[in-house]
Amino acid sequence: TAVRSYAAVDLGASSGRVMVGRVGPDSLELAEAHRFPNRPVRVPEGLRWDVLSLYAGVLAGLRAAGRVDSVGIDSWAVDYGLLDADGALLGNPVHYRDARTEGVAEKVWATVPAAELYAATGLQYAPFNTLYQLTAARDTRQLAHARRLLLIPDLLTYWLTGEQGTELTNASTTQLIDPATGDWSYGVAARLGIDLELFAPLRRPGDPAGLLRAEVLEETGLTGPVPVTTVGSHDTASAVAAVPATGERFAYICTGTWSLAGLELTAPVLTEESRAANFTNELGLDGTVRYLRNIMGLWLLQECLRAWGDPDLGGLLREAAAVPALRSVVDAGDAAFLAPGRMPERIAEACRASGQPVPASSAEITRCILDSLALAHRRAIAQAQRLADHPVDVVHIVGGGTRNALLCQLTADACGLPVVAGPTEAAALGNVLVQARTHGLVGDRADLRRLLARTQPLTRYTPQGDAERWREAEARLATR
Ligand code: ADP
Ligand code: LRH
Repeated sequence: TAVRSYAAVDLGASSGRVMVGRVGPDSLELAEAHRFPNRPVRVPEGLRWDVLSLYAGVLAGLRAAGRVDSVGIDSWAVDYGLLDADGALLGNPVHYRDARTEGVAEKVWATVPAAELYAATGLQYAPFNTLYQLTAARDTRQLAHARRLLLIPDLLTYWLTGEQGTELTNASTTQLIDPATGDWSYGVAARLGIDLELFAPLRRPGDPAGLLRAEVLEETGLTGPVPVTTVGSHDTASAVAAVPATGERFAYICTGTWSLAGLELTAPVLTEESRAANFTNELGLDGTVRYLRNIMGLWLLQECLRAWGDPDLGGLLREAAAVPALRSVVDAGDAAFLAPGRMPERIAEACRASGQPVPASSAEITRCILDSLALAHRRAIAQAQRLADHPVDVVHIVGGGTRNALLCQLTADACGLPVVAGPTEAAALGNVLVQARTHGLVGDRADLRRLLARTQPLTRYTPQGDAERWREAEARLATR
């Protein structure tokens, strides 16, 4: 039987890539066609995404990819572009780390109390959920002129095909979707004065999303027709689809700019306890729920590296491995670390404020970050199991953080569970496999995971060290 080729466009907060997946009945290979940086730009009005440069990267990537049977697009969540009545983009999309959402949640909760909002949408509180962004933008002329809102992957799909839609897994991060029905939360939108007509009709992974436009074929040197297939367009939905689990009793951590730590469930958990613990119910493939918590992730390290003039990461991680463990930890779930800038100082200040030794060298700060991430992974996975009544025997780590062996080992130690690390390009693989499934090459979700487990290089970490030290460190943060 034939092997098919699929292009996966995967845009993360730190880099974009176009990957080519070759899928056969019992084979799966992924190769990088093109990778390009994703650098937000600060202009007088705030922090913006350079979406035209990303689109140029996508076109260059498709050219490098060559002949493919279909294309799928995923990216980070929550952000969007606005189009005017002619379909033209109104300004650069606002970055979710922009300061415009500060203090907005309180205004929203005055209309729809936080508990009601959680019951209706299942989403954890994060200042950047699209609902808060739209509330922050309420009185802007740009929004007044907008006739359409397209989430980032939907915007790129529109530019590639001319067709508009709103992909469901990513739509679930707007906080305007009801996880129980998979449809818009009409009541919440109406009460907050958000016009759902701005959104294009919902589409689901597997739905067709049009054909590459003639100009796109010309620019990329491809021969048409080339279909674009809807995938789990939220990068985390695609990454979770590519967790190579062989049973049901697993937790996952998608590591990159963020750490998304949690479980795959068949129904949302909407209890008050779950809300208080700030767990989210995002939608995954086939009606599944991604029950997880956002943890600041390797963003903390990325920002420190930027402050230190981008030293060699490998060398720094070797030095950090030699620093004594758990001397100081910070709360890696704290939204205080969301904004860019001064990260080494902010981490040192958090240690000082909690009466712990203040890390000084770059190796000490790096160690503090990795210990803190492992501790946050431990907390999230323990709490998710309890709140969802879903015990696990193994933790799967996928994404860029799988290349950080120290982080993987510390996570195994902190969780007291075996860790299976890989694949690194999970979002791209999930993207490719949903396309392949749509074209009949692989079966259900479990088949897809078995194929990954058989074909992808995975690294196993066994928990080591003294579990009591992690309990002590956790207590140190809890008593603050
Ligand atoms: P995103 O999709 O959010 O942009 P990625 O999944 O690409 O993020 O992961 C990026 C992260 O992976 C970086 O912040 C870095 O910490 C980690 N990483 C990348 N390469 C290496 C490496 N060679 N060694 C250790 N960590 C790495
Ligand atoms: C990871 C991610 C995450 C969202 C954040 C905005 O790339 O999509 O799932 O919470 O970006």
